[in-house]
Amino acid sequence: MKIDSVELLVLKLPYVHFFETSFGREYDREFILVKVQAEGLTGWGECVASERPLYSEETTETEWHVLKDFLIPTLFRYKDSDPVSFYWKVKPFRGNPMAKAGLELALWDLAAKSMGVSLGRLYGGTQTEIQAGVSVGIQDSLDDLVTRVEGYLKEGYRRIKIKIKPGWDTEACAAVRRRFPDIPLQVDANGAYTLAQAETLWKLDEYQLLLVEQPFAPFDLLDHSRLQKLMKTPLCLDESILGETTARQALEMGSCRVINIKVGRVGGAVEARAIHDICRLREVPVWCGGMLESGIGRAHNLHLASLPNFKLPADLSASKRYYHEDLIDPEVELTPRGTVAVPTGAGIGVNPVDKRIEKATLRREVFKF
Ligand code: OSB
Ligand code: MG
Repeated sequence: MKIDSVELLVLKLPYVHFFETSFGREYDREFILVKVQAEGLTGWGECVASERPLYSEETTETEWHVLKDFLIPTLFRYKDSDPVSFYWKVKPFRGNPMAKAGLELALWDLAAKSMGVSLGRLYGGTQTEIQAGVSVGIQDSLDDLVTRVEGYLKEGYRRIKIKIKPGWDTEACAAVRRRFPDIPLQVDANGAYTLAQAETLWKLDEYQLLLVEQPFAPFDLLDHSRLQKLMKTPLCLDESILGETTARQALEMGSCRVINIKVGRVGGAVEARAIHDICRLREVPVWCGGMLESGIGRAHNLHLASLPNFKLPADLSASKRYYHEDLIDPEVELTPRGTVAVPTGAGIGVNPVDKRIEKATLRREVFKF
């Protein structure tokens, strides 16, 4: 397709409730939307880095720089809107997966719209709805935690994930388990531990968790394999899995038994699908992680999560769990079955609302072909 323009927008949206992980508490999310226009169609992508480099090295500012100075010029030079070509053309630029994914996803949306099919169908997805889980941040007290978990269970979520850190781990699990002995429960440390704390992590085996997510630092595949040998509970890697290669290495080393796929973390849907496929061949289940995206990024996650090996409930919750007013209409809602439906319209299949986007925009720039 002949691309007319690429637009970058920086937005800020306040959360309904603060979100705290082992790396800190956040009250709002700053992020970049990518809007590509071609032949009368609009493709949308969302970048998942936040203002500060805590989850990974990238920030909204580094994404802006890499998009503006390297990725968009590469797209301009080759004049090729195919997302798979884009993946190969930007591969020489090291790292910066979240910047790459934002633009690649906009090209995927455009490609699916030009064919008149949903993105999920273009990917080869087979599931029409995704089991919805909710990721519950660190709270001010254990009572607050239990109350919040209870609220989400009443709304119908199928699985609860609680964030942990040293000092907020076994007690948090015990508090939730005491009240809800049988719910599907898992924990996420976002890399807050080291092997020296293996004993605390080992104690988590008592709480019948579905999995323990990313106990150690992203680079640390070796110590994850040591810990996995000590624990019954499956380990799941998030930050460590940078692409198909690290996924294969983590599985061969026994560093985890489950993989969390986030399209932003791995640099786009080409890489995300490759991870999905090698895990499927090895019969290793995957699930779709989230980065508190707006409805645009969440729609992208839903299409990806429709692939057949996304077997465990996703961190894909309803719009109102994150934001007072989402950017899309209609908003994402939970079904009575505790699932979220994969949109069926062309491309991402959801409608971004210009007025809401405008209201949340801090900065924008249009790049013309
Ligand atoms: O580790 O999964 C994570 C949010 C920000 C940074 C890291 C993580 C998360 C989440 C959010 O858990 C899950 C969601 O989007 O619902
Ligand atoms: Mg995680």
